[in-house]
Amino acid sequence: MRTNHISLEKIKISDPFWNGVQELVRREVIPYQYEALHDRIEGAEKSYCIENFVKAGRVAAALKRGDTVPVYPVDKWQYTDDNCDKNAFHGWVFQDSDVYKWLEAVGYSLINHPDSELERKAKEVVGIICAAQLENGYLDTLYIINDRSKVFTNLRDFHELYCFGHLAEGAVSFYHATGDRRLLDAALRFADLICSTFGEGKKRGYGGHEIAEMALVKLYEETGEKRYLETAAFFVNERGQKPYWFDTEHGVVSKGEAYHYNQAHRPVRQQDEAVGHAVRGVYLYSGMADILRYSDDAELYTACKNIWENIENKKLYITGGIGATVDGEAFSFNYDLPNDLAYSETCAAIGLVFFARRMAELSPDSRYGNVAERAIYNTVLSGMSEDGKSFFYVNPLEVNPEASHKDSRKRHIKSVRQKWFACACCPPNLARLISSIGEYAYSENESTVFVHQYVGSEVQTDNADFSVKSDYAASGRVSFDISAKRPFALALRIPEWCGEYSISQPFTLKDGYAYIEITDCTTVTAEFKTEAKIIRCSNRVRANIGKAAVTKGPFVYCAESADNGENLQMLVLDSDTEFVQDGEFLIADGWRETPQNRLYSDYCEADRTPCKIKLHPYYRWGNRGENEMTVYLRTD
Ligand code: FUB
Ligand code: ZN
Repeated sequence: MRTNHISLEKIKISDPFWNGVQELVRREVIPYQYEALHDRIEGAEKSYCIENFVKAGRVAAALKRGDTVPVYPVDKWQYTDDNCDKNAFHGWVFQDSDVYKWLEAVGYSLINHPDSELERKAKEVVGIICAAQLENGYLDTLYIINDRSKVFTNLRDFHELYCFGHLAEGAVSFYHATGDRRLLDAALRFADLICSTFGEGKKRGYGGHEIAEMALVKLYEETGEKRYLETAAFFVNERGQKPYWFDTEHGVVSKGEAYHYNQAHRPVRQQDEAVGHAVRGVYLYSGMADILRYSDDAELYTACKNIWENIENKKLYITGGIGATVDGEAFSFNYDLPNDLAYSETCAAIGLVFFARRMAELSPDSRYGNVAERAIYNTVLSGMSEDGKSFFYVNPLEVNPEASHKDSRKRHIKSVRQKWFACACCPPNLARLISSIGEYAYSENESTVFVHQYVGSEVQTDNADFSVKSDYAASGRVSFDISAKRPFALALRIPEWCGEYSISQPFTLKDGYAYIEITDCTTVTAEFKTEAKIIRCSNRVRANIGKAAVTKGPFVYCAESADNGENLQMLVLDSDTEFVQDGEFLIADGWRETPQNRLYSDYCEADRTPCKIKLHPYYRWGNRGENEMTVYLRTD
């Protein structure tokens, strides 16, 4: 039962929770990032993004004139004033992608909220990008500025196909928002070059950082040109085949399996565990699911399902974060989910949402929407401060600022959000997801409209127009005023956290969705009882033995020292507690242990005194200065 998501042009968000978050992105994050791309933020790491495009534009013009252009090395992941010529490319090899992600977010935002000044600025940026494109369609500033003769010679490390992917995704969004085809045409020209370079009987190979697969399918959907779909499928099918392309291009021969980091250790149909760099992984799995929309490939589907199962049941934080280890920014082994060493990159949670949406569209099952919800309401939102001016790249579940400062193993764990990053992949990724949140809410086919996420909005589908009023985030109440265009079923996801719910019309349950037959214009209301709950984690996860977490509705809660004093490890949650809501906080009963001054002594229970434990939604933590935080609390 495949479905298609509803495009953003057909969704107008009107949701008390999501309007606020989207406005924050529109008013703060997008303008701030625009300044960051131009390196105009004092004290922030330089991005060099626009500077690189301007330099590349000069090279492109010089080449057109037939001038000789200097060559600089392409031999590092990061180029700085200290390690390269001032006229050479600067920043990380994938720096271009930040501009494309920004444009993608701008496109989504403009669809929801026209803004002529923002559109003008974005069009100016598009002009700068297009001027950098070479006559053969090639567009990656690292190689254009530094060495044109080396293009596509290090697919493993140097991100050309990754930057192309973001270009294509940004271009489609920008075109839909503005009708301005320039960036889309540039993306198509680059895509054509890629399609004529890679494939059967041409160059083999695939990107070290996936996304081109998803992006090419998007271009296929936009244009109907089969070659984009075929090249996407080629990249998916080629990954992990032996001899490894990454061996061939680097002139080495690996013994046994290699390239887990790039999910290229074995052909994708033989993969059943999420491994390697987490963002790369979920981008690949999303691309595999995209291919499945256009082919009945049972083996590929089984691989997607097995990998999903592995993530959902063995590698997922309660906050929807994935990628437990800093070592390679990667998935760790099964059930290894440390709280205070977690990596849980914001981008990885975003990629998981991409994968979830695609799996739900292939075969609706509430497990996908449940996981997407976990990721969206917790890790994704935690990636941004309440004022939209600072960001987390890493989203730990336990933070002790002293350890972050003094323990080099925890250097990646920041106790306050950062203004910007030299490697700034997360903030613009977050901006594009939040600005397009409507795309994750609905999908349909000829007989059914699915509601995967509850987002108040006016929505036009082929089956009906909807006016959705949602107070889901606060009270779990949602209503749908439906102007039916034909009889159909409305399928509502029953959230995993909800033990008790009521729906105003008769329904049948299947795979976690309540199906309601709609024959005429009507109103459906649903109420998902939203109560604070204590959640245990499987005892296979060593880090959480004897501990529990608190959730309410889609939100995971945490304790901060700003509310509970220092040494959060001394708090013990009473598992019989009643919870009291106090504004944004939940108050629970518990105890605080008395510190024991002797390091070792004969065993006895620690002294403790009753206390109230104040809990805050996880996504809001760290907005009041440096502060201890923990999601899991010890229980009695
Ligand atoms: O490699 C490009 C991006 O930089 C990745 O997606 C992030 O994890 C960061 O490593
Ligand atoms: Zn990131």
